[in-house]
Amino acid sequence: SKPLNFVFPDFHFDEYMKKEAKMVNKALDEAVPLQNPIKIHEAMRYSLLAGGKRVRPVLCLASCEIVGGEDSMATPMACAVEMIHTMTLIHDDLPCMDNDDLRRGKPTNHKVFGEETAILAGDALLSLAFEHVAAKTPTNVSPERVVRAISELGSAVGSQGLVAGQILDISSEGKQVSLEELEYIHVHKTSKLLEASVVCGAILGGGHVIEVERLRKYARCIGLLFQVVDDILDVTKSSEELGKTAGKDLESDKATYPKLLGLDKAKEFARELVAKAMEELSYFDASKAAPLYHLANYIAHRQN
Ligand code: GRG
Repeated sequence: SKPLNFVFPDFHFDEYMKKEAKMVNKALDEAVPLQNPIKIHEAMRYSLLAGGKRVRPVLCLASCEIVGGEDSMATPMACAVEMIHTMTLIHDDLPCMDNDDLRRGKPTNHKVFGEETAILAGDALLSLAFEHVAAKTPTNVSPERVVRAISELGSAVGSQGLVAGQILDISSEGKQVSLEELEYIHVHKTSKLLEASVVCGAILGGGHVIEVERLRKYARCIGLLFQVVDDILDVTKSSEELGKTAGKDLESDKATYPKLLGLDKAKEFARELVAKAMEELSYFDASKAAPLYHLANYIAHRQN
């Protein structure tokens, strides 16, 4: 592939990411004001504003931009995908799920507010996400597009989406998992929301069906890539920490790509996914493709 600076000489990804994340953080802060009942809004804000890379909202905005839309058309949707992402993290960390104490470098929601409040904070964020898109998307986006985007988001989250991935993940615990099953879990747990972020941004930005479907293909590649890289990082990080060649995930029960394919093949698979994602972008106006191009590279090379 061509060197990045050759393709987009004037695009500074770090600055772009910082600027977009700042804009998203401000919009999220305003979308969930600290109001009565204080306790629930405190719990919602605690996890929502706790940092995080903001990959999903930035993808949503970049996708709106590549089809010629303005940021404002997709800002409520960008907030919504981050609200949903955050609620899945809150619920995933609960004692009845992964039972985690730390998230985004801070004590998990249930550790601070208690389990009952953490469950409700997740529920409230999920509900608010849909309300926010319906109520706050500007009127220069047609109601037909808003409804299409909401439908897309709903199906990505529900029992054919994230929830499907989570239930399969739970029921496969301690069992031998095939490559197909592992892919099903990842596609549903992780890719679906990334896909919806990109697809909804394109729908709200006024994208033609052909453009929306091309971007869906791009998103499916980077969605799977996100998880393959996560698995690779698990191995390489823990082997760095332990100072040995095999990381903890090669030894633990949990199925991962490096475990099923071997580390080298997993890395090769990641490279193929980036190349496929980039191919879909080649159909778009080069002057608008830089953010999605660099986001794919960022996901491929991230260190956390
Ligand atoms: C959706 C109704 C509903 C319930 C939730 C708990 C659950 C069902 C699903 C679990 C989904 C889950 C936690 C998937 C993992 C997603 C993932 C890759 C998280 C890490 O994302 P990053 O790296 O994190 O973008 P930051 O903190 O940067 O935002």
